[in-house]
Amino acid sequence: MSLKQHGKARAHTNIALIKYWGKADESLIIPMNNSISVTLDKFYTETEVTFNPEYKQDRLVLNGQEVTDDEATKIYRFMDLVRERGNTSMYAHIESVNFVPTAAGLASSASAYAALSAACNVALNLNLSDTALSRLARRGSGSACRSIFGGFSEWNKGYDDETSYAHSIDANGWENDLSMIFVVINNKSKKISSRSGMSHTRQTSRFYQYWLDHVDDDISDVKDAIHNKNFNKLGEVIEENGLRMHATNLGSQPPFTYLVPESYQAMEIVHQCREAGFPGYFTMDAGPNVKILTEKKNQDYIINALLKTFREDQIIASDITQTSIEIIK
Ligand code: 2P0
Repeated sequence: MSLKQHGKARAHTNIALIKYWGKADESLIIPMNNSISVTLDKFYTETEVTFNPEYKQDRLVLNGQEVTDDEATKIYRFMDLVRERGNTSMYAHIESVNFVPTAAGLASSASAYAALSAACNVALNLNLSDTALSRLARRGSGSACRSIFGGFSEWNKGYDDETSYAHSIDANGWENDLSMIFVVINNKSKKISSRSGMSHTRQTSRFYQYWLDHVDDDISDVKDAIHNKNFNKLGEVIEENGLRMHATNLGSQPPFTYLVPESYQAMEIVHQCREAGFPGYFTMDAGPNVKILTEKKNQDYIINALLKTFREDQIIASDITQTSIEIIK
């Protein structure tokens, strides 16, 4: 009889519409504020995990290549947490594949930790509910707790490990009318991870309190807009929230920014499309890429407008998926 235990799962990545930016507890990954995201159809991770009493250490293979860097160390620390939950000392071999179309740089820790958590849930028969799974994924990477759910997802900040997790927001099928366009901007400048960026900002930004003072209103405005299927209202709030997050970075000491001239070019095109009666609204994360939320009926117009400035391989459109985490047999 084999003592190996095995599980495989798929999780889609998510993009925050109301941003998670700053932690109240860095070790448990408890955020300073609630956040809301959409889960994307086109970008996902499939992860297979095998626990075996004969393994001498954890091992990570990503897209067919063995990984031994800091990212792997972070994952092995997460696996210690999983072993604690599963009451086992077995090491694991993890094989993960990121499904990200053509352009590089869009792989996400959100889909990675969501898929890994779900695969471990199966392998070790942890019987975790979606809420418990969301809490576990959060310990790997905060945004991962939102990737347990499809559609619109809200991460309730909570105040401790038990109370900090995501849930899905019922949008009554509105997701089917929406899509997100990615403008992939290659940037040579040195990358500041979201983890260190948000920590530096939380500790030093002159604008951080302002961010906290407004985010709850944004959350409730977004929920109202989803409830009423009011696209323009949703867009106005998310665009402002995203820019406010980037403003906190500029208020840090020393200041920094993730945005580059091409990011502003893409934002300007979005504005022009709006003026022409084809509304889309942008949001940016811990990098220069611009993501545009739009209604599907206006997607082609916006893509064509972007193609006057950007190459075809820099533009990727994705539907919003309503599919939650999936177990693969
Ligand atoms: C988010 N971003 O809500 C925010 C908004 C970017 C901007 O990348 O430290 O990888 O692992 O909890 O979840 C969130 O960064 O950070 C993030 P950790 P995470 O998606």
